[in-house]
Amino acid sequence: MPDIAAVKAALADQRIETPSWGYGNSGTRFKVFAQEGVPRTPREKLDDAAKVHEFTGIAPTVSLHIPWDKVEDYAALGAHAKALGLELGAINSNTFQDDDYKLGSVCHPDPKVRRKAVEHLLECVDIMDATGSKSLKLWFADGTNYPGQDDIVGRQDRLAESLAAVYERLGDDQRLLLEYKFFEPAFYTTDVPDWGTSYAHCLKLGDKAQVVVDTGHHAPGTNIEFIVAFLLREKKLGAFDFNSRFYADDDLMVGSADPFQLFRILHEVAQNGGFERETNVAFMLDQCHNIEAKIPAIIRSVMNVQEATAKALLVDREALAAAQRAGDVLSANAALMDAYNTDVRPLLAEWREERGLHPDPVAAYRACGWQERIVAERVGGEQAGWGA
Ligand code: LRH
Ligand code: MN
Ligand code: MN
Repeated sequence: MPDIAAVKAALADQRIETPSWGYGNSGTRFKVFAQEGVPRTPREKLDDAAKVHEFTGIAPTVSLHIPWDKVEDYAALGAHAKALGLELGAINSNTFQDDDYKLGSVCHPDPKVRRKAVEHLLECVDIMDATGSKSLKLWFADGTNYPGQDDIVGRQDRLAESLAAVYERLGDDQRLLLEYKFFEPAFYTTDVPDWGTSYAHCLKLGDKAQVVVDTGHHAPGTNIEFIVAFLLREKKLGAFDFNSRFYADDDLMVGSADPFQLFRILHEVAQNGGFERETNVAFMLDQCHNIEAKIPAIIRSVMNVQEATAKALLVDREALAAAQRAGDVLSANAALMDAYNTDVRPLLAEWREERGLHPDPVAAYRACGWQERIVAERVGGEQAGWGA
């Protein structure tokens, strides 16, 4: 059996990055249900993120999305984060909310539009320089809706050229993370639809380019843990965007729809060195809380990743390897299932108490008065949300 002290030490090393946009209003194509007390500025999003970190102890970084989090002075935003005990994490680009991008951004047939998109990406690297962020996370809404609409290979060529221009601009300690998604908003072809496409571009670009696995971006039934294992073996897994889905890119709380899948993914991470700091895999959430209270939902999500991580760390890897070598299918499978079926909540409550944290972070947040305070104080101004 794995040593509990080693499991606890590994848990203490884990960091989960929360997304600034998870704190703001979001919705479906049909309706945004505004919530009281929602942040109006990037600073207020950080104030909320600080609460998530305060009660979980493992969420010290926050991803920004540009221009949703556009500010005059990024160094000052970084200083605000620092004062709260946080750091600014990945910078996410946004080339999907501008009229010019109707037919794509970096893959657009018109060089003027491509130039505009690349300039935005370069501006994101400037922001990284100011904030100290190390990762540029790219997701492109590019694709086509109709057969014949554009040349598939031509679009790949434009993508490669645009990515190369951005890669060139990265500093030695900065990296580019390329996210894939199999459909939406384009419906016929998508220019980066799968891990293979992302991997091929990253491989050509070089060591500072890696793949992002967003758990919501696959066709139903896709074996995501296989992708994770493969990319780790190739040193090309840069980050996760965690969330849960039942149907499409639902962006529900990670671990809520299929906790067993989350466990299987994190088992491959554990098995292939992905929890080690040097491997530099970023564990990020990419979620939207449309009908549930946002801050406790993000706390819950961080806890869900932590619970699945604890179970993955509890796998008896020696017993597993022995069963695999012996071709003992049932014992090998049992090694995973025993860990998955362990109730790790008492272990995690103990782990928190050892660090001076409340054993139940959601209850502690509810009792701390922050929600009442932001509802009372954040009146007037425009609430942050998608596109704002
Ligand atoms: C695209 C995506 C990508 C975006 C985020 C808001 O579906 O997952 O990561 O940046 O949503
Ligand atoms: Mn994502
Ligand atoms: Mn998504």
